[in-house]
Amino acid sequence: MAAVGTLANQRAGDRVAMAAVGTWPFSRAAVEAARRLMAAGNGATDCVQEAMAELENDKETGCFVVGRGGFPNKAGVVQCDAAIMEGLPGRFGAVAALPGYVLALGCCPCYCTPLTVARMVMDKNAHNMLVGEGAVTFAKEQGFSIEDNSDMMTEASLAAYEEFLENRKSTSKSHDTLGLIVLDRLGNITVGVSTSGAPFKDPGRVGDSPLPGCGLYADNRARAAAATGDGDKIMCFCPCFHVVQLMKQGFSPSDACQAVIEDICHRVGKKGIFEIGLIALNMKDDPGKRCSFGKSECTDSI
Ligand code: SD4
Repeated sequence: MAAVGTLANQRAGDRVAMAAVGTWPFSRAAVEAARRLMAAGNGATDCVQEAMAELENDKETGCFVVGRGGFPNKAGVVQCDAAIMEGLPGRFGAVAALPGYVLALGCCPCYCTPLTVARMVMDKNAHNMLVGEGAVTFAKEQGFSIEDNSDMMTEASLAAYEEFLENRKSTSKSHDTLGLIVLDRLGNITVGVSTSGAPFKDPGRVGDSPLPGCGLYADNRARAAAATGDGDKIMCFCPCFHVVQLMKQGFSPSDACQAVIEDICHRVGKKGIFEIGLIALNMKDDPGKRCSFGKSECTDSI
């Protein structure tokens, strides 16, 4: 496993530099899409939503535990978690255990990915996080329907599920997540995460991704961080909140990610270390990334 961030960064006179950073090499398409959208004048939140939707909808990236084509739960249902957070105080929205994509009624085909529904929750709901049937009901109230969950499966994810049913254990070691941090030219920062979660999880299991401070965190005074890895463990450490607090104290993004991983390693001991990758972006538009390896030591991902 290697958590690798990719960066599109450009300085323009006195304007704030625009930047985008994502989790894993497969996020490059989202980073590039964000760059195009920013260049066209879109704000950070629109960029995150649109850039991530392409990958959430792409069957080919389902094997990275993201959206369509992601691995189902034990019951054969793909349940997605997603969240979005702006650096402005109190702007957060999330969905968890969302069973399938939302379909716009009347037009064809218009999908609302999990991250898009999370954004709708942030913008239009009095609450910040909706799960399972509650998220479905909210989407319906907004005029959407839910697509058949079988449409979320691909030949590859179906084959993996059948293998799981035969062996009663997961052969997938993957703990990926799509995370994207975008800083727009006005200095607004937004972070989004989306995942189908742990392969063959228990129905209703929610990972770190939609939990603020755990899977993502943003603060316009210090920028943002996102996490990828073993969410059942990650959520015990609030690593993204920790990274952002360290950046506020002056740590560089890489040093902040490193310090948080070292702190976790210290607390759990060599035998307890688990998969966690962190990406971050600071006020100077510098990206940072670090990941642990599941065996005995924390190492830089580069
Ligand atoms: C989670 N961090 O749900 C996410 C995605 C993942 O195995 O990797 N799951 O734990």
